[in-house]
Amino acid sequence: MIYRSPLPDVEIPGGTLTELVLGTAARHGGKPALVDGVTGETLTYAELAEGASAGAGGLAALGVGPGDVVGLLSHNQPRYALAVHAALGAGAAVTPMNPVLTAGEIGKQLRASRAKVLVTAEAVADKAADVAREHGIEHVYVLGEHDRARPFAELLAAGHPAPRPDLDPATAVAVLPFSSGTTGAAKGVRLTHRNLVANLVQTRAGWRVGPDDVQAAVLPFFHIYGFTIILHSGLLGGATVLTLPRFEPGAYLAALAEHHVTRAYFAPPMVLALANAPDVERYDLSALRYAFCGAAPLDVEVTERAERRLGCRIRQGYGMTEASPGTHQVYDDAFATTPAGSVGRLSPNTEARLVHPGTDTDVAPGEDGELLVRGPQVMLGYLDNPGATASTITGGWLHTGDIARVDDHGVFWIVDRLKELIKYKGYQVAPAELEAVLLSHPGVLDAAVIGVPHAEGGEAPKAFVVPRPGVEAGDVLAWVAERVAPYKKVRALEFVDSIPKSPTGKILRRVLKERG
Ligand code: 4UU
Repeated sequence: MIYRSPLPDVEIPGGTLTELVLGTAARHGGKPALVDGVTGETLTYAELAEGASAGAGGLAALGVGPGDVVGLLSHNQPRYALAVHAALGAGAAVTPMNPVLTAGEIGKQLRASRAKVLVTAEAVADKAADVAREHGIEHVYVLGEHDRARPFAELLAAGHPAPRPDLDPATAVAVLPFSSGTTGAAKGVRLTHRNLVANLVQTRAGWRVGPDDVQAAVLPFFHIYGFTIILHSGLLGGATVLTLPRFEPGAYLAALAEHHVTRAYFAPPMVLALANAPDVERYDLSALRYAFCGAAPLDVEVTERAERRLGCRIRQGYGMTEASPGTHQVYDDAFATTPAGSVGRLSPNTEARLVHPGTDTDVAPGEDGELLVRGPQVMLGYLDNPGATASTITGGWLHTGDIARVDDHGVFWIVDRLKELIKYKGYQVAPAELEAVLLSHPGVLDAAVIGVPHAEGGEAPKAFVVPRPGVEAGDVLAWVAERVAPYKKVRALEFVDSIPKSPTGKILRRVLKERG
């Protein structure tokens, strides 16, 4: 059975992401598009459009054009949007990276995406410069100033005319985030201009972000939730996007009050922190009308506690990197009537099926099944990995690796995660990557990693390790911690005699999960 959105299909404009979101910039002119919640630095719509166009000219003069990739390593700040749209304006794609990644992890992504230019935040410019040197990336620009990188502002000031790259929005990649999908290590996800344009107009049908809105953007733009749902839906609506580099409950609440934030976007650990934070009632949050949560499962009791304290309903969205990311949302109009634990209804132009896990056969109506989704927001495919693409998308249907349920009103619940992916604070952690790091330790004979419940992170990686005699658990944990970003750290370790595997050598993760 195919489930469809109750909303009528929307028309998907034919242009690029930049044309869609900055096409109306002239109309908003001097209105702040982005405000830095810490420094107060503001970028108006006119400045963003002019800067992006000048930056595109500067990048084109360096030889950057269609088919090229620009790496972007930064926390949230107004200039992030400038860097994105300068790259897109030159016809290139952006590969976004978490600034806490290790030099090794950044190098891996830059190499896999064949990035030609690296744009970095000041705070991580040293690391960026080291990696760029190691990988032969000649052009390193910093959003600010640093002695080991050229200021990005220099590209804007050079006065090169904006290029007019000849792009087909249906095939030109705009963003190349990395995701492990249903199995294995992180892979480049080829999201085209059309994928993103589609997802923005699709979600706009349910969420009417407008010029009176102020969106709090603490969830990172380097993750697709922040990129599409927070940053770009805000720009498309002519809203003001308030950037915050990190989440700290007190500072966050103060920013919501000071900037009269109307729409807040959470991941589950933020909701938990706000449910338990002292003095929430001290802040005037009367402007806050809609609060959203996504990226990982959210507990209903925690939701209700946070709602009471914030004085605002919190409803979930759902999606995945491979779907640009949104497929399910609680429409503004249905906020009061859609249950808190659900992920709402399908976005327009989006279809869903529930199948027996790992197959293409529908479950009986009313049964839980693996969620498949189909729509114009589904990626072109993984980068350089036709095998993974073919097993993830069959007949246009994206296999999410999540188990879902749907009720008679077309409301969906995510009830379990079938795929091996671990989500720590909503961030992706791929067991396969950690297993490779563990196996590189000379004292490790075999290893497997699963997600286990974790108070703060929701879920965290636990390793089962077959050690050589004399190996200490602490050494193994330190070995991993030195090689991966802090959020990927193995947080529990158990020595075992063997790893349960299928006859074909696949790790039986369910067996380990049952053991806990
Ligand atoms: C249970 O996390 C994302 C996308 C998040 C998002 C958030 C708000 C999308 C639309 C929106 O409105 O992408 P990825 O690729 O990092 O992770 C995808 C996985 C899903 O397959 C699912 O396992 O993250 C999990 N997930 C959720 N799980 C995402 N949202 C939810 C949710 N409940 N609401």
